[in-house]
Amino acid sequence: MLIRERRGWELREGEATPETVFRDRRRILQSMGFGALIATAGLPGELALAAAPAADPSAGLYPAKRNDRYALDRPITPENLATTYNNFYEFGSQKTISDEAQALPIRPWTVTIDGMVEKPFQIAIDDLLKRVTLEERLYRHRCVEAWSMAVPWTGFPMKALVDMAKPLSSATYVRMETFLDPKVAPGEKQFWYPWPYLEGVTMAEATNELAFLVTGMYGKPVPRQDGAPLRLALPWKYGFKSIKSLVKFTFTDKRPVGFWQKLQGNEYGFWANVNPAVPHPRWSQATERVLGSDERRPTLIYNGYGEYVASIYKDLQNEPLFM
Ligand SMILES: Nc1nc2c(c(=O)[nH]1)N[C@H]1C(S)=C(S)[C@@H](COP(=O)(O)O)O[C@H]1N2
Ligand SMILES: [Mo]
Repeated sequence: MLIRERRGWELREGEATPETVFRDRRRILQSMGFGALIATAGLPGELALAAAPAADPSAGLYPAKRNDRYALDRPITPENLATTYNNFYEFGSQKTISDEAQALPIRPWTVTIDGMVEKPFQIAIDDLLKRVTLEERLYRHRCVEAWSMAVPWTGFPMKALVDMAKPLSSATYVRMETFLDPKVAPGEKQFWYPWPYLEGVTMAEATNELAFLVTGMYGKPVPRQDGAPLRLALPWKYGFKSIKSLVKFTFTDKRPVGFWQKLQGNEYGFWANVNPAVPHPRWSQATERVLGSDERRPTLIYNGYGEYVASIYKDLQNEPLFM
């Protein structure tokens, strides 16, 4: 593969992030029985930092008012499950990456908006948060692997970001990128994956009322493992379209090729709308395992959101809409 990745051993020591260093020191001290000391004693410099990580500056924005327009047909997934059973390949290909993901520094965090827009710009996440109105929505989430959850996300409509970006009328797609920092995300050292994680949607999808940019979950800031500080939720599509820890939105007239499509184009495509009648090449999509229960439920077309989104696709029946 023609991608040049920096290997772990090529990193200069000074580039190791303070966060990981502090975390590791805290672990060592805790394993030595100094946990209580760290928590209570006035320690100098970096050790004091380890004891009291900076509070999330956006914590006061939560919980936000729930928008009752989006109702569930099932119970909310228990928080401890939704925040410990994850797909976030930057931190490993197994589901148990929530501890590893704590190494992700989420402040400062800059979002770039560029491509076919009136004027490209960058905005710090806390400034972006000041320019939007947060609301809570209960959404179903259906992974292409045939498990599902139901989550109270907090965030704002993606349309608000599109309006802020002022795209040119020639822009037909939004291409989105996750952070790239192999120093904190060891998965990004695995050269066989096409990093950074990338996804794309059409303008009609981006401005559909369901497309939701998530900053919170369960009435609190979204945890790192679930895509802090900014991720997408596209509840009518397979979960891999809901890209995490976003740093860039590029408006373009070229259809983006997503991370999974690039990796395995015969199994994962651009549209990836949920459809129980169209099996994945290697398994059925007819039912889903509901996280936190023994239940297998029938999967619904567009994950049950057809009334909101089916019209986007009515003239596209020759496209592979369901992969
Ligand atoms: N950057 C990034 N975004 C990602 C993924 C990933 O590996 N990396 N996994 C996707 C997949 S396959 C799913 S199912 C959801 C999982 O979100 P969760 O861990 O919050 O349940 O995130 C999606 N977004
Ligand atoms: Mo997924």
